[in-house]
Amino acid sequence: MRSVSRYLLAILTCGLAFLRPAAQCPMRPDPGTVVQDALSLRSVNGVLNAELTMRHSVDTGGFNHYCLNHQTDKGDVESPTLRLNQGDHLVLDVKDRIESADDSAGMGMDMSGLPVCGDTGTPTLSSTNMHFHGLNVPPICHQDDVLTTLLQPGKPAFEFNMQIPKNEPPGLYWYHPHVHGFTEFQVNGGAAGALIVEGMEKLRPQVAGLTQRVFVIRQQYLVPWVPGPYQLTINYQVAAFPTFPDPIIEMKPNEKQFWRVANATIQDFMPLQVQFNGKPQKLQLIALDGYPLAKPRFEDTILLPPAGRAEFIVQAPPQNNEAIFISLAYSTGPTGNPDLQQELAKIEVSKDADETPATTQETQKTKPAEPAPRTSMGSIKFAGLSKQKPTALRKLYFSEEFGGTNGPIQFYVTVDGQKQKVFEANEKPVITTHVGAVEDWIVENRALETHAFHIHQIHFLLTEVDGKPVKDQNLRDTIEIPFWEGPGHPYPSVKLRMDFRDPTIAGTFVFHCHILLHEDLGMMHKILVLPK
Ligand SMILES: [Cu+2]
Repeated sequence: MRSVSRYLLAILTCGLAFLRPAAQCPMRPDPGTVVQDALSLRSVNGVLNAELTMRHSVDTGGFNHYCLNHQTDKGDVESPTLRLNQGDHLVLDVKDRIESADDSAGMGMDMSGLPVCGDTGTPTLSSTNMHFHGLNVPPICHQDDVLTTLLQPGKPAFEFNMQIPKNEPPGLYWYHPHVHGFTEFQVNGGAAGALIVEGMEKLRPQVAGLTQRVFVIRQQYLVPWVPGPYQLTINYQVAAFPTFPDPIIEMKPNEKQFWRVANATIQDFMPLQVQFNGKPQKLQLIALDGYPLAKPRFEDTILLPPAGRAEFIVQAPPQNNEAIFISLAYSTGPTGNPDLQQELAKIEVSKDADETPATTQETQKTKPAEPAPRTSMGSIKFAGLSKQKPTALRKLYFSEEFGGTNGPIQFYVTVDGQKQKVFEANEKPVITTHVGAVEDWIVENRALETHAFHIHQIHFLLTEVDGKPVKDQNLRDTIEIPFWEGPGHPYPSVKLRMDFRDPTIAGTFVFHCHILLHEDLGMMHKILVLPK
């Protein structure tokens, strides 16, 4: 459910669309063209040093674009894929050059009393920062801290500087702005990109030598916060068949490819399928949320909540077959927004499918299998979590409250026994634990709408759904909790094993719903992990 309280801002923004600043963001691909991967930036000698500039423009259709631009000799490209190895350093200089006049929106949080990290002032729609979703790195200034990091327009670049842990699981992560109150607007505008920790082939030789595709699915509303039609995009190409022709993914007949798909939408739950002549095909699922599965398995539908990632092997059909990549419809409940079925791309099978379709953008090949030592699952973060004895059991719940006829809807995530309240920047942590703890959290949904639970800094093991043990226990960083069906029905729930053993994640960070409107409206709280 979208909040009525934001209509005012929406109307304001609609008005501002007429005062279009000169296009600051790169052109996005035309509908019906071949889907290109983003430019990859790779670490060299253990360091990936890159610059990104956040800009804003409005396209001819009235869609707001927020773009994280990277300068190349051939012009600016947006949201490059950052590729690093375990143990590498990421040094990212980010500048905020948003020139829109949206600051009058004045929805900023009071950050007084908080330490300053970056620029001072009140957050506005022209402020930004960066969250490295899924990375298990410290929640401190210049690393992955969304609570105090603030970049203001026109100020010098802010440096993010962090080491990818040596035991970080290889896989697909992503980065996006996370200024509380404005996250939805900027991610809706497209400011999000993929980050890959290399080395999946060492753990999962099935992917070795395959052509690798990175598909970032985004969602754009004309004006976020207003109910109504939206468009999905795949690598920035609008996927709105039949209004527009389908984006095209090229494959060779029967070719196997390794697809790495990020749900970078603001609120879409996506049951993904690859269909040949209308029939769902078996996809070999390798990893979820950047964490390799204990055992790869075949699935015909892979459900990705907003912010979720899936990495899987797709085999193309023989020549002369029709194949599509599709997101099925998904019900988010009586007060949720409908997630409609949408073809994401048409798979065109041809013997001469080009493996490197563009000049500034490129298709990757996973490294061939090496006889060299393979990494074992026991050597990556969170290994053996299922065998740990939990040190605490907590219960949390999502809930919504209607504020009368025209009142705003409040969105809460609450520790059972505490008072329901929306997030405030200078609030105290609602949970305090310590390094070394392993906790079981039951997270219930007491709202008539599906929510997506996400916690920063760690992954968790999904052990139970609705009180029943899960057969395939996977490590996740975002998980859907379906809507409550109302009085007389039990609350849907998940049981998650939270791993706070790693001393590098000590500090204060957040957990929240990854429907970004809900997060912006306060369905979020802080947790403090004390050092040992
Ligand atoms: Cu939510």
